[in-house]
Amino acid sequence: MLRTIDLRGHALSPSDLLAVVPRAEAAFDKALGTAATLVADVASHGEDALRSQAARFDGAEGHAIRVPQAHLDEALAGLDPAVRVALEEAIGRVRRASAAQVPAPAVTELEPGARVTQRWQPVRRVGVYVPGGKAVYPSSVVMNVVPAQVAGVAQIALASPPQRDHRGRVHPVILAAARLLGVQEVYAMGGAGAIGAFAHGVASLGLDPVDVVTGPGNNFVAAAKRVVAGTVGTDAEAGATEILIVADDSADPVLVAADLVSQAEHDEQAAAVLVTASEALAVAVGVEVARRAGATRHADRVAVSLAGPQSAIVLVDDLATATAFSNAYAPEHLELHLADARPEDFVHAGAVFVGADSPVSLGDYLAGSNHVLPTGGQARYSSGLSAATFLRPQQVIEYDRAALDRVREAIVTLADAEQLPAHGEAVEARFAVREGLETAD
Ligand code: HSO
Ligand code: ZN
Repeated sequence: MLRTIDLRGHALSPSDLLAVVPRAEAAFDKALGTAATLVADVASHGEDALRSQAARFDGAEGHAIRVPQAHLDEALAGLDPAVRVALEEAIGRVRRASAAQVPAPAVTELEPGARVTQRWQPVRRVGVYVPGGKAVYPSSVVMNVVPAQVAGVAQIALASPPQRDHRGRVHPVILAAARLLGVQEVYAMGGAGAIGAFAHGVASLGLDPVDVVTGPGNNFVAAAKRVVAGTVGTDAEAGATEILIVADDSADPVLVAADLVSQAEHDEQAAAVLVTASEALAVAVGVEVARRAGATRHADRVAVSLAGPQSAIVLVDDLATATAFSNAYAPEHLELHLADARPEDFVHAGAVFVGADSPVSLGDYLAGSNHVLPTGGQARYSSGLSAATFLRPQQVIEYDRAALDRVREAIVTLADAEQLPAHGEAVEARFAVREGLETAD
């Protein structure tokens, strides 16, 4: 079912390598136009637009868009106690790791009396989107909310689609996770319209515009995030999940196969790729993947994902080529099953999982790392969610007069060179006033 592509003996450039395993075709461009219309609808018609979009896309009518506190309490009371314990463990671990990742302020004393400080300011208000379609992921509530809380964001609002099967309410497990995290501002709204509501606010709901929108979602949600990107900050687009495994002869084919199948279970569009120089491993993984894929709960979905052009076993000459392949591909998740793994060589990946006992499933729930990661090659230039997503570096400049005096001449020279003499005069004014005062004394 997983096709094998033999690249041995071929010297391929990074872009050739990419063409070998193309990403699943995302219907993104088409979604952009629709998303822009839906966002504009909410920007001009507010709650009415949200209601008509809910009727059309979610089959929900007459529901409470702003979720009452009682519904949140009820959902937590009804949460399976084992799920609650597991979620609490996940929250604790993500909180610890996120807190340790908050960047420290950087203070530079350039000379006595001349200081530049970079401090990290939290954004004031965040809108978190949690999907509610094919997948209902309370773990994604944790992954979005905890780093925002750790960053010191004062207001966190959460949106998730109203569910027809739950009388137009947000899915109870999502509500319970929000309640567990102390998020009180929750809205039953979904899709592109929800992103528009976060960006532009909805006065009749008491929903103020947010400063940053985060969270995964379908093509329309991702497109809507791009539409509002000029108005608010957004995180990287998290599309269909991807796992790329680089492995050698030391790898256990059963574990490699299990991990490939695990991410294929998310979506027909999910990508599962093994890159190896070991022919024996490639054959063994192929056999084991076929066995597991047929036996798993979501066998239908897994079969489509693994048979798609986005999934493959790629045979290469050596580890260096496997590394080049991985860096060109920039996977969301990278697993290294190598006798002597050098994670530092793998520079483009949303997250790197090192060794046989660090599977992606660990990172999806309980490692303490974040599972909202860039897909589609965006790992070349963007990163997963963390406290830093919700922090802005801000520079604070503090010079005293003696320190200013030491750069006075250089400022005037540069200002004159740029034909901006008033800049130089602003600096000279400090000294003119002081000299004037001193003479008056
Ligand atoms: N692997 C997904 C996240 C997830 N897995 C949620 C299970 N639940 C994208 O990183
Ligand atoms: Zn997953």
